Amino acid sequence: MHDLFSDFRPKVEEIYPETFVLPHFTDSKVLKPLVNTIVRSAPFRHMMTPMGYYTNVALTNCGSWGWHSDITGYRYVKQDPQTQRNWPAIPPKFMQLAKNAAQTVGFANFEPDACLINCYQIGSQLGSHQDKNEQDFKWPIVSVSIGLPATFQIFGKIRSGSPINYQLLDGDVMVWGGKSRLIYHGVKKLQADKLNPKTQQRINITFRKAR
Ligand SMILES: O=C(O)CCC(=O)C(=O)O
Ligand SMILES: [Mn+2]
Repeated sequence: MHDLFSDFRPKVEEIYPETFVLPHFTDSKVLKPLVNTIVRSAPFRHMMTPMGYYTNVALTNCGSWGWHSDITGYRYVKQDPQTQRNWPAIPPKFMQLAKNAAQTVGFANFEPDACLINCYQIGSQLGSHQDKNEQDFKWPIVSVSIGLPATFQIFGKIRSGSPINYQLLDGDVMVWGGKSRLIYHGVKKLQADKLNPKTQQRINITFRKAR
């Protein structure tokens, strides 16, 4: 890696027990066209929540299972309720990336069957929550960041309090599992990047084993 920035960042950073960041682990230029293809058959949408409001972040899925929210609750569904079709398949390059990242930090044999794609506009945020709709918490969550930088917040075992803040950059991959699998986490309100005015959004891809 020859750009100035990456040289100052270690290859793997454990920012919380069993929460790892792999700085600049992937190339968003390769991933973005694959996201665009998925979005053409399963468009981004704001989902209704059991609390009665729409998600701030727009989402879609690929994989055998897709995360879905409506007024009745959160769950994984086989078909996109908007099109009644199966979610698009996870592209092989995505699969490879998720497995490599998990393996690199000690989670062998990770075979995600669900991939949630979030689209954040400037001003979007994600409140503190746990990822707990999956069946077996022995599998980690692998999260890939594309586009604008975001402040990822780790609250730990409780929903609120003073978080650990970590800035995730384009191409960073984060993996949490084991003791960290059920951490409360969120994303602070997305800010514009004055140095990169053309970049106006952030895409986050999380790979999960739902079933
Ligand atoms: O956008 C992120 O970095 C995290 C997304 C997340 O926590 C989720 O989709 O459950
Ligand atoms: Mn989450």
